[in-house]
Amino acid sequence: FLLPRMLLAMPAVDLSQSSLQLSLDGHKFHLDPYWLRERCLSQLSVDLSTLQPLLNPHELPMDMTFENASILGNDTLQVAFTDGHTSKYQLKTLLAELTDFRSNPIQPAQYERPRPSLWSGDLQLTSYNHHDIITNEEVRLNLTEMLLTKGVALVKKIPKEHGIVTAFAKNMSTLRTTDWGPFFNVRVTPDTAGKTAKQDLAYTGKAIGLHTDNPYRDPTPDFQLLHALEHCSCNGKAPCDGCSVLNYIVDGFYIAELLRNESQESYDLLSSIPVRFENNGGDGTSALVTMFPHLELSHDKKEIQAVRFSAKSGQYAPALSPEMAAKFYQARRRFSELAHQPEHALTMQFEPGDILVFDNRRVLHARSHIPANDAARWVQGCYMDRDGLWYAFERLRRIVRG
Ligand code: AKG
Repeated sequence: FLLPRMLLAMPAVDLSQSSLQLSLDGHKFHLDPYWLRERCLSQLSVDLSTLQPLLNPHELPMDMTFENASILGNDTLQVAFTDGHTSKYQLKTLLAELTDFRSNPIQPAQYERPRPSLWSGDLQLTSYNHHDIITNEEVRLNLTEMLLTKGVALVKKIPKEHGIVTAFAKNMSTLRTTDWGPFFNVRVTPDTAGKTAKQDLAYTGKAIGLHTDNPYRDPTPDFQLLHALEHCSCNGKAPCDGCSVLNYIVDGFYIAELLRNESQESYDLLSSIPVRFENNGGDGTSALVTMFPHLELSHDKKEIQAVRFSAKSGQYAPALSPEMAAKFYQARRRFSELAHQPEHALTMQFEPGDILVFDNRRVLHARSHIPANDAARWVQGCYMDRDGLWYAFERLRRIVRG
């Protein structure tokens, strides 16, 4: 016969030596004394206004364990520790964290974290009107969420003002300035904004294959913004038969997933062998060199966190054994081949006043050759931080959605 659900769901606690067994909602958890103690919210343990812990790890006694434990009123766990301290815990708070560690922090009052959602070439790129973004918090929230889930969005009708791309980025997040300054100019004419002209493949008329920017920086810039100031030599004057330059973007997380489905071994190689990315400072006066695998995974290796892929940054592989080298180069070739398959890309042509915003640690971008008659094309770009976007997302979410 069936016991009533109330009875089945009754929480229970059982103490033995150094671990506490908590039976809760059909689960049995074995809790360590230090794990529970670091969650104690008494005024001896935290600053009550911020909930920030007061004690350093060495300030708790060694070999601390439990003196006793009991359930109070069906919703609270009370624990006495061997150093004489007693703590109380809400069972529902413990359960939330025990079943989803990432999503249930202690100090923030609320927390929601959108997850990446993968896409291929059939993605309908969402466009936002610049005026709506700066005047309407709901639109800004939607844009922020789009960037955190799809990793890409298009913003239209931004004034064609020099440097406005950084003002826009600062409005969305914190700006990631580099040694190139707060922004960079992509045009065939050399960028002479600094003391010396900076050079890059992007500042020639040559096509650039799919890549992420600045993998040679540590940390690699999070989000990239590209603002189209001029799209071709007509300078916006009619008649214009149109700029011929095309831009392409591809979801690197999706490509990594395709590769993993084809060959776990290839995925493992690209996520474990660090390659060397290089840049000479743009003018030969310096050097930036980093070593990262192409695919960066979370600690538990279950999730992809970043893609670094840029032929123009060298991505030199270490000298591997002939067998490993053959597998590595085949894996990288396949990743590149999959990324460059047209059905996985969004193809677009910038219009002056557009800003394309994308996750530079996820989305690969490319551009076609710039013919001589489009040499006036001028794109201004900058970078912004991911954590500023997380901050904006949560702040706006609480305002707009409560
Ligand atoms: C880059 O600066 O990394 C580019 O790929 C240039 C993009 C463009 O010219 O549209």
